[in-house]
Amino acid sequence: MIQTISTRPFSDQRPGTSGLRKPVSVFQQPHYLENFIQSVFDSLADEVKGATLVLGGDGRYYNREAIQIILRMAAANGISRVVVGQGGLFSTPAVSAAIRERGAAGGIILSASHNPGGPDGDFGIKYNIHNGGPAPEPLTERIYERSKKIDRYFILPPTPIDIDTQRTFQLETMTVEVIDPVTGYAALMQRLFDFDRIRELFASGFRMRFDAMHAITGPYAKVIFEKLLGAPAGTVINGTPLPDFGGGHPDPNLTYAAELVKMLNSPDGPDFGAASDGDGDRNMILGRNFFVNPSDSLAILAANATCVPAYREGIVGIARSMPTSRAADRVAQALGVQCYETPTGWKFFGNLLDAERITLCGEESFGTGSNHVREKDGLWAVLFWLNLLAVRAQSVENIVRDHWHRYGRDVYTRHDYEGLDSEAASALMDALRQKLPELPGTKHAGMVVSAADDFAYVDPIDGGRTEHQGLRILFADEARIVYRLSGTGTKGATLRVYIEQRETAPEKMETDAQILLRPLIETADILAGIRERTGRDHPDVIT
Ligand code: VG1
Ligand code: CO
Repeated sequence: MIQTISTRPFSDQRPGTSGLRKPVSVFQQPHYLENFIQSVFDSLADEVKGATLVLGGDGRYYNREAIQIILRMAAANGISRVVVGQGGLFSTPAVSAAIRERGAAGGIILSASHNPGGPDGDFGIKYNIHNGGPAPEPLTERIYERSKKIDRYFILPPTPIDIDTQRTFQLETMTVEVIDPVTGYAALMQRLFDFDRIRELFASGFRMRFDAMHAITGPYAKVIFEKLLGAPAGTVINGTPLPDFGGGHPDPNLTYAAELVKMLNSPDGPDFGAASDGDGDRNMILGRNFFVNPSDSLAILAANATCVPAYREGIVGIARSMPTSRAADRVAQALGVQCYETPTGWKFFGNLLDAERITLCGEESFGTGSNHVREKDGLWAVLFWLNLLAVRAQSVENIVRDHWHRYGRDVYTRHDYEGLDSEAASALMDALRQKLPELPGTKHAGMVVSAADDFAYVDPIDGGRTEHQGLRILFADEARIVYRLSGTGTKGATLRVYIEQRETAPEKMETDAQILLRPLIETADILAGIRERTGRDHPDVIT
């Protein structure tokens, strides 16, 4: 009983940094979700017909409705099996793992990641391919092109489908398998890390708080930390996924995870704190009164990889997104392995991982991961840190400070200006782009500009070229300012300014990044005319 429904294209279905992300009200328009899903199926026709797909989301508002529609469409499009997380829940890294484990053709993840949820919040769809990773650029382009021409989609008539009971059943010719979304992922983590050692750490009185921010990692974290690793009940806070994330912003940073930060800064606070985002792919790592910059975190995990069973033999290479600090490059150099610099977004790591050029990769935006899946993985990073803390028996702060003393410190900050007028933000970027050729040789904050460009990337595996990935101003002495417009925001434009400077003087290792970087922060404002063009005199989020 397949229905063919006539439709007309929407013009705004171009996927951004991480899938198609829009306000819920946009997704609720008749045919909007259906058009995009059909565009995905049409773009992949031969790959998905008769194949298995994995399906789930972060539990945000509209997740359940979307799952029902997608199941009816998958059946009507000749998919042979869909593996769906119970209750429609699945974290992004767990979907990636499930695709790989099942040999599925791909997966559909329903999430707007760190964007707020609820009827007035955002919704999103990501399509992941057979390697478990985000659709690469050429495929997202194909899907977008298809969405501009679509005139029909296939679907079964409305019928309620039970996704809350673990069982396998038929939907016309398609098999639906409702599974526990945690079990397979938890088993994978047990294969990668030394759970006995981490269990001993908790048994010795080590105290941790993990903030799931009312998003998807709650159920995973409770099983992994409180059940398998024996951490006391209450270790996981905000552990029940809510459709509106409790009204919060499920973004693990110093601004939006303020509750956790406060706990770690209190006199009798825990030894270790961590948080993840809406869909479970990000991580924030905190020690007592101490914040670990995500760029440093990547470098530290790389430098200590052999402490962890999965990486005992060492790593073959590292990749980081361009705006991520060069801390990882120092480690790669010391290890004698390559460090690749990619555009922002996890899709650019897939080829390097598949070709075994790299083992670890990460972004400054609280994303870290490895070859175990093809997404960044929040809980994986937390477990890596726990494994490290158990082996090295040092505090988080001491591990980071030791690292800086050994490799130097790439002092780093990111300033975000959110909800800017889109035209003003584009004008700022255009004007700065025009100015780039004049900058080399000029002096700012006591430093000479050595190069300035608009970052472009050529994929070393498939030769694909990606342009306009951020404006870079490089100074002699290894300082740098980078400007980018966000590709995940849904309200106006978000300007991200990334500022870093290398310090090797031991006395500078103790000073706060905002203080050390003040002259360069001021330079970043002047060169781009941020205050003048946006009317803002301070950023909304400082990392
Ligand atoms: C942001 C981050 C980027 C990350 C992306 C998706 O993109 O900067 O590093 O890959 O979010 O993360 P943008 O274009 O807004 O800067 V997530 O957790 O949404 O999957
Ligand atoms: Co995310």
